[in-house]
Amino acid sequence: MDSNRSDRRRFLRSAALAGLAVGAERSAGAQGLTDTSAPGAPPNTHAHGQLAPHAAPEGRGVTKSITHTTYYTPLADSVGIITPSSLHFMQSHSRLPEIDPAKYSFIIHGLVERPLAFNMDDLKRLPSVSKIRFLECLGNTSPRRHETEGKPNSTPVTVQFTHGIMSCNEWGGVPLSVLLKEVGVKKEATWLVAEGGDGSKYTYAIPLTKALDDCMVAYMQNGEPLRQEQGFPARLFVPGFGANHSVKWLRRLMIVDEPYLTWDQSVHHAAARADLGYKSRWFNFVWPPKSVITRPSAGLKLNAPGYYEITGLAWSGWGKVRKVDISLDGGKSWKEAKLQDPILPMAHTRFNFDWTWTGEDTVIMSRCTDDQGEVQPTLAELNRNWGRTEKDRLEPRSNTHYWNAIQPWKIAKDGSITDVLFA
Ligand SMILES: Nc1nc2c(c(=O)[nH]1)N[C@H]1C(S)=C(S)[C@@H](COP(=O)(O)O)O[C@H]1N2
Ligand SMILES: [Mo]
Repeated sequence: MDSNRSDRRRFLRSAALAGLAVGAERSAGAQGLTDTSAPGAPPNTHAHGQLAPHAAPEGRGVTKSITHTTYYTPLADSVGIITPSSLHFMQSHSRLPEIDPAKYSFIIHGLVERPLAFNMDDLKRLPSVSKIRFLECLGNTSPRRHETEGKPNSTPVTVQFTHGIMSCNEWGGVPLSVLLKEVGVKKEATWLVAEGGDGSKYTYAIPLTKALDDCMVAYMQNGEPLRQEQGFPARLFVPGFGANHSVKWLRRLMIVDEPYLTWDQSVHHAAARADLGYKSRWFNFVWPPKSVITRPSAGLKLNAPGYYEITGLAWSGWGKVRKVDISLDGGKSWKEAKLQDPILPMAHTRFNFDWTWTGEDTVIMSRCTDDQGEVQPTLAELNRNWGRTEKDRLEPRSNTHYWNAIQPWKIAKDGSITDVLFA
């Protein structure tokens, strides 16, 4: 590190001696200007690593409310299964902390033999893994995401708003089991409480069995350091569970011998049951099977009858996607879609389906079945399972979390597409 810095200083000094402005060196270095190859060709001014000059802007949707900051992933433009890091959704309950990785560490304490602090050097020294996994907020697709109300300039309902608090990345870091071995977990320990380093000290608890199974302390995202929005320099990553469990800007892990009901988990993210007088289910862990057609989807328009590919994403927190069915007639009949490689556990799986639109109005939808045989429910089935009624959709205590209903898109004769989940 230090020797690199002094090399750079030496270089700057000699550049200045050679009559080069330091500013010129800096801008060329920072923007990565490349030389022209052919003599006489115009200089290539493209900044290395940036989008092509005529590529569409990234089109990242933004909404804000008083207590949250939410960024939605633009799913209608997605291809494959990896969300670019710059388009990863963000859900944060306080201001983003700015953490210097050189000064950063987190601790593991509680029911352990040797409480320890780990810094970034320690993390990078230890055995690493990388896994492609989805991350989905338990509030994704909740009824309020299907309403224009409260969105800036009455933004129309699109798949970005209905399903965009969800992304899929390659996450890299140290398996939690390795770290827990270092500290020596005591026999009586059963749960782990994770605390974030943001202003609210966002805190969540998970069973120790899950922590030891497949969780990691992640510091890499799509081959780069974590983005600040995703918890730089390190976060807990809990595959298959609601993203709520993946505590960002990790500050400490406390090993305990009973479930903890943290504020974020029990008050803020509880899924209240209307049929039980709004008593809450205590813990909502695994995302059940789910899917959505990302294209064609609400807000887009079919310009003329003819061929269109129906494409979308399917996933399950329980494992792999076994199959995706498509209905072109509002759920009366179903046909199987093609699943595209790779099909990974707890990851987005891309599906494709050839379709010729005749110009008639119709309702299209997708349905995921996972490798446990669990099938994505319709809204009516979901409501029945959860003791919900249509009225509860407007009830804040039960309308915000944990929805995996089949998403219908209505195609009108003029080719316009609308969200008809609650129609
Ligand atoms: N420290 C901390 N961790 C956090 C949160 C937070 O506000 N603070 N939000 C949680 C919630 S509700 C979600 S949905 C995910 C969002 O992860 P992302 O912003 O990286 O997409 O982070 C979780 N981890
Ligand atoms: Mo969330």
